[in-house]
Amino acid sequence: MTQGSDSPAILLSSGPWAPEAWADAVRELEPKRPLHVWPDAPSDRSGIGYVLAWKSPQAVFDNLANLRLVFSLGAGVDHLSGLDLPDVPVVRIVDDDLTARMTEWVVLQVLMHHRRQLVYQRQQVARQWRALAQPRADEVRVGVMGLGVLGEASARAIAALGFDVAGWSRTPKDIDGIASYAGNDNLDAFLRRTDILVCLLPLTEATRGLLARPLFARLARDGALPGPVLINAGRGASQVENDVVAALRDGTLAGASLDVFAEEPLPPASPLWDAPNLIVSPHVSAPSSPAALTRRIVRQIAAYERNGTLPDGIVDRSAWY
Ligand code: NDP
Ligand code: OXD
Repeated sequence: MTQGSDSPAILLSSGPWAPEAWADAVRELEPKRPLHVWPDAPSDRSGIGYVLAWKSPQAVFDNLANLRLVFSLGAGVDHLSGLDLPDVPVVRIVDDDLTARMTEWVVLQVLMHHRRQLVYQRQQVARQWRALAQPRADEVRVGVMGLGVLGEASARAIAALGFDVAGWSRTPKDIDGIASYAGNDNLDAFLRRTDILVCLLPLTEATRGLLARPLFARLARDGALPGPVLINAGRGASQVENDVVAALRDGTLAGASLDVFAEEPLPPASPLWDAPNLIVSPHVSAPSSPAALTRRIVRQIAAYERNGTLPDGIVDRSAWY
């Protein structure tokens, strides 16, 4: 895989993430390929063939006459969608490591709410010994919004535990044991049969602000749990945070787990910190691992240079996910 110093260079721009681990991983795998770490880019950028980016400024993508591929360092590409990018394929992360991490987090959150763990934690603090009614998994309906790479894996894992699982996506799916609802015309039917709503949607103009009070009000209220639950690990801007707080306070939502927020880090003054029955995690459901993901990217570059093979995870630049 090792290339010569005249190979197209990599420009790494990891935004708020520390670049060292990414740069070290690239150097270890490709010691001879030139690597520039933003903002240390050369004034003549004609040697740059690949950009590896996360939440980066427009300037990273300017004057790249010989750019071949742009790699997002995460699965989401909303951080790129507003930029003026050269007309080259944009590749997002599709990787077993990331998928396994997300699946773990989603299963954990579904079970936390299903098994009433927040109540038991409160009881433990109060030294109370009180068993709550516990429905079977197959009496609880989980609805997964976004049945892509992460949504499908999570839906399958939840279904394997016995839950009654459906998914909602733009286009219909045929996944064994998982009912498929597609498009806005079927959103209402999907919500009405959902007790625990899991959101693994990308952030696009269609999904911005979707998780709001009118949608929460359409969730099932005749289920085996005390009320509907929201779990979101997609993007924070898909949720209206004041609506989540109000819905948790007035019982429209019985519980929630959020891993993503409109503003990250979640500001200390956010009312979400004090909202009842809410589990907050700091955008850690599926962190990008520099070692695992760089190995994948370097392999993809090698295949592209060998015979023009395009990587998995090419982004549809009209839909931006
Ligand atoms: P995919 O592109 O594989 O899947 C996206 C899914 O969302 C698809 O099923 C797609 O439908 C569906 N979708 C998109 N727009 C709409 C819409 N308007 N209405 C209904 N369905 C829609 O993405 P991934 O599964 O790989 O990742 C999903 C998101 O998870 C990422 O974009 C990112 O925001 C987030 N993420 C969060 C992480 C974290 O640590 N919290 C880590 C990694 C990712 P269709 O299949 O029909 O196209
Ligand atoms: C991602 C993320 O999109 O970490 O991969 O949020």
